[in-house]
Amino acid sequence: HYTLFPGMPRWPEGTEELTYAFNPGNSLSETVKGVFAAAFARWAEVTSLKFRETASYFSADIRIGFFSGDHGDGEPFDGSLGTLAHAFSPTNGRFHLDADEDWVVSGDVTQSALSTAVDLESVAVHEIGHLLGLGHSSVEEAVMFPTISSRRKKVVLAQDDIQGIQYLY
Ligand code: TQI
Ligand code: ZN
Ligand code: ZN
Repeated sequence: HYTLFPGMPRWPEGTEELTYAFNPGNSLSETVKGVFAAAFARWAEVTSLKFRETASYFSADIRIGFFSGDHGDGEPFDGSLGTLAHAFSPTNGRFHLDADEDWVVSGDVTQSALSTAVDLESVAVHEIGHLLGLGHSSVEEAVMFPTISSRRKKVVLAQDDIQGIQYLY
């Protein structure tokens, strides 16, 4: 079953659109940006929320960046595997990814030669769930289940993820 964060934080009633922006210190390819757009679209499809990229990092609702090691928020990244990314409950909007992962942005992660390969869209779909207010699920098929193996792709929302997000929005 899905969980919510303590106190059930969510984006305010009446929120129709959330904006997101990429850290201007990262220069991301259109392919990488497209992976995030696809991940947002999976949640938009099952709610009335819309997500729109904006150039303005500091005014965006959701701020996405890749960082290495200690990056100033008290939750340092740890190199390959271990912590892959973190995101915070509503309405914080911080979405950080470990720049030292072997991110797979296109192609088939299950066929990667690297045993440390991590599928970017899978992690993005999971972290967006946190950004919207979902905690972890006990349902193994759910994208909000708290573990994923490397070289695994899990991007399709399970019924449990959909029930959780539709409870909130
Ligand atoms: N990052 C953890 C996660 O997103 C950070 C975390 C731990 C967390 N406990 C939390 C965030 C409670 C919010 C609430 O779960 S992670 C996975 C998964 C991670 C893990 O790097 O370990 C994914 C990031 F579920 F697959 F293991 C993305 Cl998909
Ligand atoms: Zn961080
Ligand atoms: Zn999580």
